[in-house]
Amino acid sequence: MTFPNPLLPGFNPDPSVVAVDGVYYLVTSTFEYLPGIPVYRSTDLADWTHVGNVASRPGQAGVAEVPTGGGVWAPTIRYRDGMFYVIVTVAMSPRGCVVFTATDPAGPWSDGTTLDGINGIDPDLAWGDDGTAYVTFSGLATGGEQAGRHLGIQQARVDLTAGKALEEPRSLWSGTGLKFPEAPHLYRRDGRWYLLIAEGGTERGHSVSVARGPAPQGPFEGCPANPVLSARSTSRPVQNTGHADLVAGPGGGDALVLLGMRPLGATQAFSPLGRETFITPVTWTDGWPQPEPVRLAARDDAVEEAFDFAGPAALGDPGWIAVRTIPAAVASVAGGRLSITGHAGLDDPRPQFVGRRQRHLSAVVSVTVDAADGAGGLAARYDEDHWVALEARGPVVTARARLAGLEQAWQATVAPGEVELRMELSPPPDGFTPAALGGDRIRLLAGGTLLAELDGRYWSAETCASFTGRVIGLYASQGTVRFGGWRYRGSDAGTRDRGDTFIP
Ligand code: 6LW
Repeated sequence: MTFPNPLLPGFNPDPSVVAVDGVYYLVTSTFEYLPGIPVYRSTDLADWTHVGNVASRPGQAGVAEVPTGGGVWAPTIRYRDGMFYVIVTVAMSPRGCVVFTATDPAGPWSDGTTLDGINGIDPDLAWGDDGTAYVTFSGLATGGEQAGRHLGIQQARVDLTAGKALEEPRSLWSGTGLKFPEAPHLYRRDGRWYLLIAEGGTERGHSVSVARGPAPQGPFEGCPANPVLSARSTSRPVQNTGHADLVAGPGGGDALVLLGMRPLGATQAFSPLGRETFITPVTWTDGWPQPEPVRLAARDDAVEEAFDFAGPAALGDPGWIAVRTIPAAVASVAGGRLSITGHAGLDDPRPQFVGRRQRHLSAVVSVTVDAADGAGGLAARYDEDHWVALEARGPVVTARARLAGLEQAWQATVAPGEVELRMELSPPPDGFTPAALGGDRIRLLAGGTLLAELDGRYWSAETCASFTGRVIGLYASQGTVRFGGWRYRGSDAGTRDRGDTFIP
């Protein structure tokens, strides 16, 4: 089997996948962004369509008050008896461990039921042969007095209808001793139960380990070859590989869908797009899964995306996201214009911003802006403390770069009326020059004039440490700003594993 990799580029961490009647559905984490939990659909496990989002109504995920990096962590999608289930932790929030259901994965999804007694992250849902529902999770406390405490991988039988654990969580096998055993998934296969987990942390040490046992509650025995997958201490172009879910491919072979990153440059230090979804084939030896190292094989086709805001349907595209609220609460669309009324800046935890995931390392994003009645423009955002923007206010456009409380600005006066704002993003050059050791290039242009060229290392996952990814979008910080003609062109053509990459 050959797959494109990344499978789902851009901010798409912690993937979970289920196959039902030859159709695959995949979900990923969204943290403080809404709508939450994108649902991607595929019939071949290679080409995916974003068909909807689980948490399309603000009350479902309840992320209005979560701290940055909190919110929707690591959903699991499963299917049983005509019903799809997504179980997820809304971290650092009283919402806790929530189960959503739907008969159509495109939605609508239920309001969600909190499961009392499951205190941790990364919940998995599995049913035993007798129909008992088991939630297996990582016993990390993300709030309260116990915040930071980690009890390893735990499990409890649950009543999904009543919304409660039926027992005190029990400890299961928790890996080989690497840090943060997490992302457990349970599978039944050939008369055995397999417990797949991640360990080593979501950074460069990220790994996949596996154990097996006779029953869903164990006892579990670890695979002698653990961790069965990791890119740690290698120069592979896809790093941080872990947090995996197992699925049968259309050709009969198995695959892991998993989290990975594409750190750039000779030192592989900075990943502009954050944690993405990858895939790798799995073979079985002596009843143990052996995943292949994750290969980089980006799609060669360029992606062109255009929104002309002719009618409200433009914002109905499931790829628009906003911060701690839904896009429709921030922006409105009519007559070929998207309008945003602003009352806070991008440094506010609730900016008036709607955006889309940057999915390609080479991308050009442009929009026209009319800022006669306000201030706002085009921004690439990681969080409230890490963003770059082209901000128009009347005839003046300011390029602004914000990084951990530091800010710099470059100003230009352009002709009054509508002006084109444009962001050009590209990987660093090859080699060992200072530029080659940094992040991607970010060029900020207004009306065709270059205002600033920045080293994207400061707006990359490793610097921002915010779990999310780069989101590029439109905002207003004051008054009403009108936008026309959104264009995104992205390409990763030719980015593949180099022949000289050493794969043991
Ligand atoms: C997630 C944990 C992790 O819950 O990071 O990659 C956390 N691993 O499994 C947030 O994505």
